[in-house]
Amino acid sequence: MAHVWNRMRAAFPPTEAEFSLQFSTTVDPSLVAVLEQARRQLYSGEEAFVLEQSAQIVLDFSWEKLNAGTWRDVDKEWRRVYSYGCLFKVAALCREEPCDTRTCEATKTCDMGLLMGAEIMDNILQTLIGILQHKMRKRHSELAKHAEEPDIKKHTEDSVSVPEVHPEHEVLRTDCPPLESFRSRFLALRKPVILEGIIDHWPALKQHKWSLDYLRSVAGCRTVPVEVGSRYTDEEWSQRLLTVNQFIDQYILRQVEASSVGYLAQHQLFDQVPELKEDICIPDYCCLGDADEDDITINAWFGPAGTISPLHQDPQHNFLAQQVVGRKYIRLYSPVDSEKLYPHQSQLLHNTSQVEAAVDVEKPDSARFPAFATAPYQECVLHPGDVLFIPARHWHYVRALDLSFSVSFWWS
Ligand SMILES: O=C(O)CCC(=O)C(=O)O
Repeated sequence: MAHVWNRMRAAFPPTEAEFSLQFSTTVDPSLVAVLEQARRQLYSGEEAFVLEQSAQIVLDFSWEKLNAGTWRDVDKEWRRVYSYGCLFKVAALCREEPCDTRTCEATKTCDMGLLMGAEIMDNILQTLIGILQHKMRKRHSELAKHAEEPDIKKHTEDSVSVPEVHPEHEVLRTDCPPLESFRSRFLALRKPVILEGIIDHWPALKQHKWSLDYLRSVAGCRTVPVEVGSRYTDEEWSQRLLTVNQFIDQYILRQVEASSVGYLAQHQLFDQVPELKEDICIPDYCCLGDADEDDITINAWFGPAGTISPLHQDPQHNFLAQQVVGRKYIRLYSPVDSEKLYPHQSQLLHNTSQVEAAVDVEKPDSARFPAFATAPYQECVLHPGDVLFIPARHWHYVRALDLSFSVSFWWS
C-alpha cells in the first residue's frame, strides 16, 4: 500500500489546473517551462525518474542563483523556485512507496527547501516532512527493538576538567520561587539565579527522556546547521549542514580534535521538529515579560564535552535550562563592567569579549587584558534539571563539562 504517497497526494492541489506556478520576470521563461513540465509530469502519472530529472534541472539552476553573491542579495523569487524544485523532487522520490533511503533523501530535500528556499503553497514542505517523519518514527521503533544504541549517559563519562567554583563567586540557588518573589528578588534587580525544580515535569526528563536513540527517532533524518570549530571567534570556525544522525555519528560518538568540535546550536530545531518542542515547556516566569509568547526564542544547544560558547552578551533575558544529561560551567559578568571585558570593536562581534578570542576566560592573558582580572564575576556548574536566569545583557561564558543538551529561552 502506498501510504506515504496517498497522504502526500492529498496535500497537493487536486488538479493540475489548481496548481498555480506564478513567477516574476526575474525567472527565465525557459526555466518556468521546465517547472510547468514537472507539474504536468506530476499529474500525468509519468514515470518517477522523468519527474526527478525535471526537478533536478530546477534545483541545479536555482542552486547556482542562491550561491552567487551574498545571501542578502539573492532575489526571493529564486528561493521560491528552489522550493518548487524540492517539492517536485520529493514527489518523484515518494511516487512509489519509498524505501528508508529514499524517505531520508526526501526528508533532506524538504529540509533544504525549508532552510534555503522560501515558503510556498501554505508551507507544503513542512506538511510533507510531517508525513515522512511519521513513517520514519514507525520504522525506527521497529528497528530499535533489535539494535542496541550506546546511551547518551555513557558518553557523559568523557568529561573534561571540572573547575573549582569558589563560594564567594557562586550563583545563588533557589527552589521554585513564586512569580512575585522571582520578580522582586531577581528580575527587578537583574540578578542571576539558579532555579531548581521548575522543569522536573518536562517530558524531556521523564517519559521522552532525550537519549541518543530518542533524538535519532524523532529527528535523525532532519538536516540542521552545525557549528564546527572550538568557538565561533576562531578563524577556522564554520557551519555545515548535516542530518542529526550524521551529527551524532561524527561529533558525539567519535572523539574529535578541539578544532573540529561540532555544536548543534540553533533556534530552528524546535520549529523543525515539533515532537521535541512538545517535550519542553516555556517557564512560567516568562509571563513577567512584556512580549507575547510567540516572541520567545527557544534555542537548542547539543554538543560533546568541551564545547565552548565564548564570553558574550545578548539583548534579552535568558532562562538556560540544563536538562537531560550533562553539566556546564558558566561564568557571568555584569554589563556594568563591560569596559573591563574588552568587547570586540567590530559591529559584528561587539557583543563578544576579545579576552575569549585570545586565550581563555578561565586563564586570561593579563598582560594584554589587565582590567579583565579586576572585573567581578559569578560562576556555577549547571546540573541536569537546573535553570539559570541570565538577565539581559549579562555577559556569559559557557563550557560543557560533559556531553550535554540544554535549551535556552530568550524573552523580554
Ligand atoms: O549553552 C551554551 O553553550 C550557550 C548558551 C547561550 O549562550 C545562550 O543561551 O544565550
